Amino acid sequence: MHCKILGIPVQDGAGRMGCEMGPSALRTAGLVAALGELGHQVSDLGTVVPKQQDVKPHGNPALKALPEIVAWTDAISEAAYAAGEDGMPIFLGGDHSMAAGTLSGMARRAAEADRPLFVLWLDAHPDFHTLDTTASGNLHGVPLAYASGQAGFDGFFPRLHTPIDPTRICALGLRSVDPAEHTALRGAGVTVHDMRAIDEHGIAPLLRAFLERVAAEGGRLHVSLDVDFLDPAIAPAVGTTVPGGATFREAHLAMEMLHDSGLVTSLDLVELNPFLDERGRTATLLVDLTASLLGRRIMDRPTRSH
Ligand code: 6HN
Ligand code: MN
Ligand code: MN
Ligand code: MN
Repeated sequence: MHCKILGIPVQDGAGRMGCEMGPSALRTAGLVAALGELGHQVSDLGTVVPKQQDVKPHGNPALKALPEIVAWTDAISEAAYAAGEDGMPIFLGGDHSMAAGTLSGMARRAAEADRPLFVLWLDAHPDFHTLDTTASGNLHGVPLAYASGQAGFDGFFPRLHTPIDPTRICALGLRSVDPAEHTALRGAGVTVHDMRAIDEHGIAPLLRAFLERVAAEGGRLHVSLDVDFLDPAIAPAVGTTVPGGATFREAHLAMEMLHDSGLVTSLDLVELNPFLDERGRTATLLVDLTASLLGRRIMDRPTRSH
């Protein structure tokens, strides 16, 4: 596999600063070496730079940093599209607003290859607000709604080349859903497996059913991994912790199953806020999870003491 690393140090979409250090922390935690040890070719494509845009004022007074996030989205989408020509892009965030660009770029790439794009959204939150429904105004709460073509982004965010079919999205690990998001998710037909579903059924059968659908439709699969998918006890370095997240083994098992499926074509690692980390442990965990997704197995995993 040719892994293409792309740094996306956006932090204006989150409620607090720090995510701009995410790509540095992931590089420092040894991402390139970990993938190289698995036999992959790794290219570090560097850092995306936002392209300034003129954006008209929006009627929702809560919105924060709309022109900045529009500028990022346009640049990220172009960079993701370019990186997606071949190999496997790995996008290092940056707050989750960056998925507006990575998803739209990868969807355009998939459409040109005549393949449907599926999305596995691993997050405590669905990030399914529109510009009109967000109450916090933090734009890391909107990317999935934007990329799947929900109304309310026209004239503000870049026009989508190919909206992602919401019925091809599976959100796993949710445990903080705002009322407007709940209504919109149901209306759009997104598959949602919240933490209770994981508790009741286990993560494996839920993920397996989705992967079987992706395979049956000949799809490509983009995985978007938000640090707060993980339980805060093992991943403290995120500004939006919610108790009761995925355990160490649930997360690794998901990655191992994704690897075995052979379906994953791109990956977001988002919301890492190194300012909130404890001696790099969250960054290290993300690197280890990425290694599992790219083929590391328990029997050859290096021993680590945290
Ligand atoms: N994330 N729903 C909340 C909001 O402010 O709109 C939380 C968003 C969290 C964003 O998970 O990337
Ligand atoms: Mn453009
Ligand atoms: Mn998120
Ligand atoms: Mn989240």
